[in-house]
Amino acid sequence: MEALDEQIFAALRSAERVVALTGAGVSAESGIPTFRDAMTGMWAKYDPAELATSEAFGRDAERVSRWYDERRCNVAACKPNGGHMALARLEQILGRRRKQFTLITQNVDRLHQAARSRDVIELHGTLWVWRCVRCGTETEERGGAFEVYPPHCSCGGVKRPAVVWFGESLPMAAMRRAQDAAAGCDLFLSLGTSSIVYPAAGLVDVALRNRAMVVEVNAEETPISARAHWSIRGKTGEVLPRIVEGAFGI
Ligand code: BV8
Ligand code: ZN
Repeated sequence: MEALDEQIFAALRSAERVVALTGAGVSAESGIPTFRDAMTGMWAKYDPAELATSEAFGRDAERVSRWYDERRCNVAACKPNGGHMALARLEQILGRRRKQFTLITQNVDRLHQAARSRDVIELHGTLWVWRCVRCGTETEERGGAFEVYPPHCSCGGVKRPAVVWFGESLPMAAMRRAQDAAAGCDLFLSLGTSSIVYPAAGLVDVALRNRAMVVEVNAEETPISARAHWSIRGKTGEVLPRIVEGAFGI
């Protein structure tokens, strides 16, 4: 595993306002398939346009809701990994030092919350909440698989997963908070994301425009690797604990 540059530890120690943006790669070591990894990613087997759009849901609500509920049940069996735990520790350490830390995730699995990260900005919603398309009521679904697909609301309306599909806008408040944090940070961590999906992938540009330092940790090169001040090839479950340990000794 490549040695980590001491300057990364120094940058993390001296930063006043840190932002971490996570993608599916952070949950990969917990056993959750990513989207675009060639062989193992979900999109290798499915076509996102076929499943992750409101048109797809309109065409075949049964198939789409079954796919999302299957993912929810798979996630229920997964545990946070070292990368999630390191980010929860980082939130505590920076909080104690009166530094700002903002965790923004594209992930819909809530493993950051399971790792005890307290303030998580979910840009793409979550598998755990389903919303009635008729009355808008949202319910958190913690049980086993649904009996019928698509599930129905007490008002008789059909329920959909409260995730952001392609072509749908991101939740305004979440995106506003994320943009403000990226614009004001002095250190931006891009972790386990292919940096392809917008507008989330544009946050690093906001940070760079405001002269933040950027550290990327990703298993493969991405469109932002060349612009990051440090781009570390590696697994977030292994690298993140080493960064937190290297910077703060814990
Ligand atoms: C919108 C929820 C418009 C659902 C998701 C510009 C050009 C072209 C297209 C667009 C554009 N701007 C907007 C678009 C359209 C589209 C888009 O960006 N398309 C992409 C494909 C080009 N964006 C949208 O549609 C967005 N909405 O723009 O609306 C609009 C505007 C106004 C008014 C109305 C409408 C909505 C985007 C959100 C879609 N929903 N998820 C679900 O989960 O099913 S996106 C989905 O991709 C997930 O949320 C995922 O998190 C996200 C990003 O993917 P990653 O997290 O990066 O995962 P990926 O597999 O790609 O990469 C994982 C990386 O980890 C890999 O690089 C891998 O090497 C690495 N890795 C693997 N293991 C490890 C690791 N790294 C470290 N350690 C490991 N162990
Ligand atoms: Zn309803």
